[in-house]
Amino acid sequence: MQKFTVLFPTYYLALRLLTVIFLITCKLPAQDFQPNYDEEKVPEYTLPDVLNTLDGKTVRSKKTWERSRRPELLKLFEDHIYGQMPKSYDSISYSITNENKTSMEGKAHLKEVQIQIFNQRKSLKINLVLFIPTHITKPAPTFLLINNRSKDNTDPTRNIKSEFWPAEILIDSGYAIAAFHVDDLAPDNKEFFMNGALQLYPEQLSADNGMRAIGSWAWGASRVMDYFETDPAIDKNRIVLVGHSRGGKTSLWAAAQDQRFSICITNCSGNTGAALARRQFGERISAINTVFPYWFNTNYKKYNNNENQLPVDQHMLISLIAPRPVYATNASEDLWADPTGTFLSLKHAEPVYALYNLKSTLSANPPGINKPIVESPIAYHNREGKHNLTVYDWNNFIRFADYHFKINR
Ligand code: GTR
Repeated sequence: MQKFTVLFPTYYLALRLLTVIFLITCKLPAQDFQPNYDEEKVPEYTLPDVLNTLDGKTVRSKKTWERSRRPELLKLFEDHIYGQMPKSYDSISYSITNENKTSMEGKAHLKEVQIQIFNQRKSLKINLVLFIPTHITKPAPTFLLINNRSKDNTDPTRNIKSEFWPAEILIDSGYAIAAFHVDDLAPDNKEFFMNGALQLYPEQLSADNGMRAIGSWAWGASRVMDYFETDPAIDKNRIVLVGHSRGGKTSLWAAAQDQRFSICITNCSGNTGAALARRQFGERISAINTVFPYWFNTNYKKYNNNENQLPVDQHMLISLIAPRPVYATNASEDLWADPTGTFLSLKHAEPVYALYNLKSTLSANPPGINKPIVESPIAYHNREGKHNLTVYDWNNFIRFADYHFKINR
């Protein structure tokens, strides 16, 4: 008894002191997060080398890249950031819930498709909105948007039109245009994100490297791809996956995992998207994990204020898309998403494209505002303005797809 009363305050004080030191050194609360927007204050950093395997070998051919380094990197991204990607399900079915062959004054054929996936006695529905141009007779190259904003953006009646998904422009350019909403896969909410794809894979929730919301959205993009493979009006070899911001983090992860996507576009995706984490510019891992703890896996929390310990950085995610074309874009006022860090991430993926003899035409330094570089397997632009997805962006996405699909107008 005597011993306890003497020991307790000492023990208690030591514990308090340790807690304070711990909070000061590594875990500042979210409200104290001050983003750095000063290039001078970017710390020195060394990126992990995309061509150096974990056992210290240098990759010199696309064969070694594909056989050993690529799978190794995919696993690192699964384990440390985005979580596992379930590879199988029991069954899938597709039904057309609404159709209009003379939509957009006859220019487009609207199909609303319900994709239903079954696994472990549970099922999930994805509602796809799809417009196919009527003026072309061959299977249509197709853009698919991961919609993370209002469902009004993809209004099938076209009473509401939005720059976020300017369907008429795509149809006039000869592309089919599709979209699904992230809420069908995982509500974008800390309390409810598990009420979607994770119902089909409940074991993921208890795994530290398990799938979470962004993984669920990416998994959904692949189920839409499953549908595209069955629709003869769609050219399954020319599918362009597009995502904005959190949707852009998702388009990268989906395209890295699923090589059926022919082109990947990531708009203003920033932290844990296309921007390098080690620059610590704008949003940081600690901030994203605090505000959106349900986007990435549990292991990712280890890298809060600890970017240099990550075994990967985002240039490696870009590299996982090679040799397929990738286009990352930013907005000049959106420093939170680090336009320069995004450009550098693309630059550092160039060695992997070079293994395929694909030469990037990116300049040595970031191009000026509204100076897109699209005739390149790795493309970039920094649009003037705010964090958004606009007609300017889409017009350049079309130029990029035209260039790579060799479509001449
Ligand atoms: C922000 C988040 C970003 C980005 C953005 C968005 O709040 O910090 O990483 O994803 O939301 O999705 O618009």
